[in-house]
Amino acid sequence: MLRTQDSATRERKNLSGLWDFRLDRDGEGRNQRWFDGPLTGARKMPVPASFNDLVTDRETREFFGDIWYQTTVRVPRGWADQRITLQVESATHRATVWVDGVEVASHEGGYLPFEADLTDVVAPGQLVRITLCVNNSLSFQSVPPGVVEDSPAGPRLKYWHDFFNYAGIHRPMWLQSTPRAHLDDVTVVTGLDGAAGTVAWTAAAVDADGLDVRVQLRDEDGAEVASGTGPQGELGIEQVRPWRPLDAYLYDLEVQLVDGDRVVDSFHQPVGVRTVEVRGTQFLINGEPFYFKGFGMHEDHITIGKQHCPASMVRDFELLGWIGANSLRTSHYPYSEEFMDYADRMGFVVIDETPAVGMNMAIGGGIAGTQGYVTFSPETINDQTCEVHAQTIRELVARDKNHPCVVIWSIANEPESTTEAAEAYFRPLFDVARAADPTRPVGFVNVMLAPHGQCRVSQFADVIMLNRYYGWYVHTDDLANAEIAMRTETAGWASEGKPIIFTEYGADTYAGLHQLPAAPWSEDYQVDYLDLQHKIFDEFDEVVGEQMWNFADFATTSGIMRVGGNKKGAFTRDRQPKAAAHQLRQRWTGGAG
Ligand code: BDP
Repeated sequence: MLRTQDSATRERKNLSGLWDFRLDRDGEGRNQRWFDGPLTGARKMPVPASFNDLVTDRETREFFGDIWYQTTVRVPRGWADQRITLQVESATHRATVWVDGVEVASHEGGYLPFEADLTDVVAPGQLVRITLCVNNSLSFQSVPPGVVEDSPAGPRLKYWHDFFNYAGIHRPMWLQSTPRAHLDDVTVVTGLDGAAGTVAWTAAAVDADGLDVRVQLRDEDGAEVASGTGPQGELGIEQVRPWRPLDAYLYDLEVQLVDGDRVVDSFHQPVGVRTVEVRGTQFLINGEPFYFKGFGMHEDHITIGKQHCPASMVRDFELLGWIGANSLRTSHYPYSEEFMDYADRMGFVVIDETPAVGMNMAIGGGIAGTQGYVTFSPETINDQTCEVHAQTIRELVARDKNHPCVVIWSIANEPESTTEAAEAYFRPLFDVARAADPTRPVGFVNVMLAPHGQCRVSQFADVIMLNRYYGWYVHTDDLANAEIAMRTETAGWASEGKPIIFTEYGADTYAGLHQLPAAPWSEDYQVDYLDLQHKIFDEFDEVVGEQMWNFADFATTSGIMRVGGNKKGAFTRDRQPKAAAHQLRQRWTGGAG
């Protein structure tokens, strides 16, 4: 599957707007075939958006189960003899799609795209009804996992990750036309050798017997720099302009399916020529040591939840630029494709993460404590979950493999990793990631409960990624002991001979609260806490990155440890700086690392 685009041979129609929306409180919609006709008893809801924070009643906000969306759209009349598809970029956490009552697709996983072929179901010029049954519940076989528990007042959805279970259709939906003989996949792998660069391509096509593939690489001015033919090959660029962190350069690779001189299909793939390599304890981009400065983030905004919003995205990148960040992690799920495009364009380096978060029954919502379940067992996270997880890794790599910004695949955040069961679960998943993409380092994010010497999964990782909260969850308000513990553990990891990135370190901070001497929750404590972490990072050459937790305050489930959400942001939820943001800016624009 290629993502949608307008090209010389392809056209798309955005389905964003107000859709009909209905919660299926009794779970009867499928049996009653709500997809067969207009959705009765519906209210309006925007697509894309999370529905949760648009409403005022708790029952709707926290609803889990089947959620129905419906709209009508006219298929453009010019699409005769074309292949017509529908692409959904994100329906959280799964969806089934019907067009005029015909089921056309079903997909598991809330943050990755899927496509339905409508060619035999719709006709150009026709008005068609599109119905989605989105389901936002979680189980031990979903990624992320969760469980529906009985309670005297009815079922309750429980999950272990520390962000609100926003749901809905979060990213744009598209109707698309392509030629019947069409390109179906494009992969690029780039290389550098002194002043020269290479772009290796592989193109897959469908219904393309007797057709050839032609590729042309153009620079940012539109001038052709190389061309080739065939379903795969390698282009050389004599004087290459590499894609560099914060100094991006994107070539345009036009891949054409041709019949002699006639262009049957054309797809444009942006290409950043860069290399990524782990060498000893160094992380190299284009052969040069790279130090990650930035954040773990969230797709999380006031009112719209996890909706992809271009305006909010631009604001976030402006702040990343202002503060001197050069990188981010898509904690804890794949972000929208437009976000990834923009990271490419702006030169931000990305650790790209799957939605495998909360696979740890010893911790819930950031808080350690028994949760009453065994993490890995035949009844909980099991082989079937592993299959879903593997499929998610494959789909993530398929979607993001051509983004120069992506330099590491993170296959999970803070899973249980001290047990034999964890080792058995994760071993094959590293193989899946490496088989899907042999060119990028693979890792996972280690939790504090699996310190150096106890973690059984980090042996598989190319890069050690650590979330550490010495001075917050441990040694709270005791930075002297936090310092000793943090230094001791970091020294342990440093002995592994791999690069270390601190992918989380942070302290909840209520914006506007000041205290001297500093105490937890004050802006002053956040600053002191960060100073301490930075001091330790700077002591170790093996530490090649710091991504503070979190870029901004964000919504979580409520609880006695969360005051209107998680408040570890350097920025508030409305994207204004706390004192820590100024501190980070000083460090990161002053040459940290
Ligand atoms: C880590 C998680 C992250 C949480 C954070 C916290 O990776 O999702 O939000 O801690 O507690 O456990 O703030």
